[in-house]
Amino acid sequence: MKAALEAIRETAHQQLQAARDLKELEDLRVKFLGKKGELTAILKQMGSLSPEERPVVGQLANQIRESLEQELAARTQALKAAQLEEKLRAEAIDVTMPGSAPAPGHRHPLSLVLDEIKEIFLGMGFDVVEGPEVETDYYNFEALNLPKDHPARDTQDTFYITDNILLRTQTSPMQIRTMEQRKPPLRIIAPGRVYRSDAVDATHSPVFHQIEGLVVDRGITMADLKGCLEAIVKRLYGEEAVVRFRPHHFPFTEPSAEVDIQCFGCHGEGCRLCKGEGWIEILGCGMVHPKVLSICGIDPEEYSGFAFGIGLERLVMGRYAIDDLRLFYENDLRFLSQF
Ligand code: 2U9
Repeated sequence: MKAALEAIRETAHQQLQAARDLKELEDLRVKFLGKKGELTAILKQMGSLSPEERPVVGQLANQIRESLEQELAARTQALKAAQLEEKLRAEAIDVTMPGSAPAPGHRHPLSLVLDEIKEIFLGMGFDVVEGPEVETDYYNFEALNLPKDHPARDTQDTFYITDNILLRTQTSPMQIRTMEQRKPPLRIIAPGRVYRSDAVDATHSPVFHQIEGLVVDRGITMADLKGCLEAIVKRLYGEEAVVRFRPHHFPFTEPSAEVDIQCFGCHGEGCRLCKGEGWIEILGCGMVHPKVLSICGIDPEEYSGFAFGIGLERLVMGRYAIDDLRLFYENDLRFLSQF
């Protein structure tokens, strides 16, 4: 029996040392030390021993059990440590590796120029107002002296959502809303996206951007309009810019004008850039129609005002010599990364 116990000690020791993972160790524990294990099987036969032999064999069996348990614990620890070591090695991060630099973004040219324009107006005491792109017929047309069936409505092909709800064709609704809410003196610009049912080509898009402005106070005259707009054009195009005001007609302003800048390509001689005109149209303006003031609850006998509208895309195209408006909306990085 002693020999059998020694044999178990030896095989168990060899197999414990050879075990490669925790599962194998557990299997060995069951095989040698478990309830139905080899050591237990031997102990069960102790009854057949003489009373003198029993304590000697019993002691040996306990010794073997204890030493196997210790060896098992030591092997378990060693294997766990090896496993952790392997895991750490596999997951190691080399902090000295160069990182992948994210490509820096670029401001969109429309945003760049719009921000510059906002700064100019803020410096002149204007507020920036913004509002909904989905508007009512009232704010987009009626209140701007464009009653239903007015022929000028046809010049702005409108996206209607219902009979009375539409995508704004101009940012003017924001000037109406501001006049309803605030008392003069008023100095505001209303920049934003507008919509017209136009086919897309190099100079037209159903979505584009306007910057409209409005000044209302006592004693505002055409001279204020000219002085203010001339100052702004010179800030945008340079002090040497030559500007002319040309009579025009808008339903919401009276009198109305369009502002041209002398072509920088030919200084008024006529070239390809200005299509032989010598001048390039840059904005529309006029004295706010007395009817529009009245509709907004401002007495036209006491107050007067001027308003203007600038198409942002056209202005940016002139600034950077961009010849196709579609480039603004295609998100082509080869285009955008130039700004
Ligand atoms: C109120 C009263 C008057 C805004 C104005 C223009 C002239 C104009 C165009 C510029 C290029 C539209 O984007 S564009 O095609 N706009 O010529 N806009 S006066 O007049 C107003 C606005 C609001 C209450």
